[in-house]
Amino acid sequence: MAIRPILTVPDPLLKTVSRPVEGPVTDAHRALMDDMLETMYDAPGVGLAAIQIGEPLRIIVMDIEGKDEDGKELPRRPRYFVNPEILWASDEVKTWEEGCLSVPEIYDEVERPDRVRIRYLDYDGKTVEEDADGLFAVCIQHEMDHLEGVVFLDHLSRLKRDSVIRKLRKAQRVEA
Ligand code: K1U
Ligand code: ZN
Repeated sequence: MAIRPILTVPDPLLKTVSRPVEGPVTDAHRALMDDMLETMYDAPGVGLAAIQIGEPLRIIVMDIEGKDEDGKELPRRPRYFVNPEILWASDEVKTWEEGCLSVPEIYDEVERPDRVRIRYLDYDGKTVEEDADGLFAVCIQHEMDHLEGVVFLDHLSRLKRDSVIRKLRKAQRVEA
């Protein structure tokens, strides 16, 4: 397992439409998912799409367990999604303040369907169908956007997006 660098906006690779995993889920895919999970925990974050570490494959990892009411870390519950599809989305929408490891230190409100039904292959290549709500629904839709080359900034007004990109470019110049 390895912690890999996370690409940040405006890296053009983040605009790539990722390709599906063809054929079975192999040990090479599982090794990639292991690296993604370690990278996500290290960041820290609750989700990560393969393109965020420069791999244009339709693979997502997630762990939304977090902490309990007393702030105590809950046991880890890693989840893996290969070739995820949205089968159904509710008409009801919800606004959530989103963040993104590829857009450091920026949080903003995004409106998305409140609930979705998804189908995907898991770590072992088994087909799973599942309903998602709350943070799970937000996170899977956010990560599936990454598979289409979309970051959450693309849901904001052009004015807001341009201002965030200017801010990130300035911060990157200072770091360099
Ligand atoms: O970059 C990403 O795609 C991961 C992103 C997922 C996400 C979070 C919130 C709403 C929508 C999508 C993150 O993990 S941002 C970091 C974050 O939310 C977090 C970090 C530490 C602890 C808890 C949450
Ligand atoms: Zn993201």
